Amino acid sequence: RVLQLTLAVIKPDAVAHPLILEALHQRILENDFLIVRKKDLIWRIGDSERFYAEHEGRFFYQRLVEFMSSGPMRAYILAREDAITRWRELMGPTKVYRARYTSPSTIRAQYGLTDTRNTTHGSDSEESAKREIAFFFPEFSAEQWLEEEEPCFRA
Ligand code: YYY
Ligand code: MG
Repeated sequence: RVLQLTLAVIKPDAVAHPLILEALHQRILENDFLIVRKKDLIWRIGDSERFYAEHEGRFFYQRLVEFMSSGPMRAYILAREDAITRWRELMGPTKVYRARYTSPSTIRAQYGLTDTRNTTHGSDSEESAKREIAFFFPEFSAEQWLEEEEPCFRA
């Protein structure tokens, strides 16, 4: 495969600010990602809890799930070569103050507010991309898209 799919989410802190939302959308396009699907949505608390179940019991779990259902967010299925790694690189480190110190040109360094309000989510492996794409876009078939659409974007 030439293209890999990943799930990217603009979290409520960044969606709340129209200029930041627009800047992040541009950032996606500038970095040669193809926008395969895009959806604006609001989570109920139960959605946050299910999505972040792997972090249940961690000290930040409660504030994380509350924040993620505190307002609108935007989810994308993105396609690119090495999409998973490239989007994670663009986002930068999870912790905003570490990001500012070690990688000042990343999204989290530039727009993040706190370790929880850190602007964006990105899948961290092929397995999580598959699971997370299905979570946000249950009607989407990656197999079908790669079969039918992906060839259209080859050089
Ligand atoms: O994958 P990534 O988002 O970079 O970080 P994870 O370690 O998977 O944590 C998920 C999510 O949890 C993070 O984006 C914010 C929140 N969080 C937090 O609120 N406080 C922390 N100290 C660590 C993570
Ligand atoms: Mg993670």
